[in-house]
Amino acid sequence: MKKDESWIETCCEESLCLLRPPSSAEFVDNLEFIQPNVISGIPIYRVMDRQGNIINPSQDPQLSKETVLNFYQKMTMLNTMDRILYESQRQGRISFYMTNYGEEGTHVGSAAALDPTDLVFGQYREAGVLMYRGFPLDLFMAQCYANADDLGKGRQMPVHYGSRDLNFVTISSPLATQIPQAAGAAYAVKRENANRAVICYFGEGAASEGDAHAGFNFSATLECPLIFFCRNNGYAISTPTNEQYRGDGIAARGPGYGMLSIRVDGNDVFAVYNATKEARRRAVAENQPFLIEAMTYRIGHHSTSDDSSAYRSVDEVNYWDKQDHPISRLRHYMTARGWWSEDDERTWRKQSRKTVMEAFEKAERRLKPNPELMFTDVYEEMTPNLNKQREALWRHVQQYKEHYPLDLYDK
Ligand SMILES: Cc1ncc(C[n+]2csc(CCOP(=O)(O)OP(=O)(O)O)c2C)c(N)n1
Repeated sequence: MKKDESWIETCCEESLCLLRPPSSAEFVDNLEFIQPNVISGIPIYRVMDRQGNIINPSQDPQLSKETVLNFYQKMTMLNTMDRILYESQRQGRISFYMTNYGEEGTHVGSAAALDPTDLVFGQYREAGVLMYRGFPLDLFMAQCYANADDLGKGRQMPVHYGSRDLNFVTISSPLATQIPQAAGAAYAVKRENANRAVICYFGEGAASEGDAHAGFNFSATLECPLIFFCRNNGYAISTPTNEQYRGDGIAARGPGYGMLSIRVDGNDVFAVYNATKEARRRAVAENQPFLIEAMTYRIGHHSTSDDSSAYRSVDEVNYWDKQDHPISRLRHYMTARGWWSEDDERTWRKQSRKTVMEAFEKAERRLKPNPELMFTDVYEEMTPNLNKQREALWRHVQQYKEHYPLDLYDK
């Protein structure tokens, strides 16, 4: 039977057509593909230039001296912690580490714009968000050293932090799993009408995972109060952005999902702060997701398992380290206002290093968790197979006692 399609035009005219999405699309009679560059060149929102000058006074967030000093102290403390834990791994004291060098502005600017009750889903390179929320150095160290004070009971690889008290969901390694989880959590938050938002951090590499699509689409269609925060730092391990995607980065994808989107200079802590604050306000007030793409640069190696000199030049890294660094930019801003001097810098560097070293030495001295904890917390009652494994473990440890210094473990 030949299909009669004359009804399509009639019902479209009557706005009853279910065959196309609700849009103002018209029918045309010329065959033309949409050029991808129609949505390219999304501008980068910036408040401060590289010398720390405010470009347009109307965009100055006018934060107090105390707040700005706190930003700076958190950004530099993160840097110091990174240096010491990175070195610890090189010396074989911990098994693994990931630094946050160069991305400090994205962490602190976004964290400061949130409410402490907002729920955070991180990827793994957002330690500054947790630090801004008040996670103590002792707990960062306890996690990386997997000692008896670790909230995760020593079960995770280093940098897989989590804190129920600080509304920071525990990091998991498989890329992008946090994205649909954040969409689900934001949907729950909306149903509770709790005046809360959810923020979900991810790298531009993770945005290539199928889970990113699922999370974006669910949150847009379910109208969830969620801020997707992409840290576009130029690389996914050795894959540079020009091999990662075609099209205009991650921000360009937002409109395709019906999401409000913005690209910001991630090395400008005030631009990140303003964009996140406004996205957070509107996400909660209007129940809809927002996408922020923060342009930044990963100055460190991907992790301690990577050597980035194999795929990028020293000159490239030096450029970002010396010419366009979020910390130096903020420092210029503070210095210009007479809020920070060379003396302040020297004193703070010394003091922050001392504080980090104390936490590090304490973590190293602390006992490891009781090995029994490997078997608990999944099931309310130990299952027979787990019990068998547990007995086998202790038999093995007894047999090869000389290799297992049990006095270093919590009883
Ligand atoms: C599903 C999955 N595939 C691959 C990996 C290995 N992997 C770990 S990090 C990473 C790169 C991620 O890059 P990006 O999301 O841009 O974040 P960045 O490390 O640059 O902060 C890859 C491929 C993984 N952890 N999970």
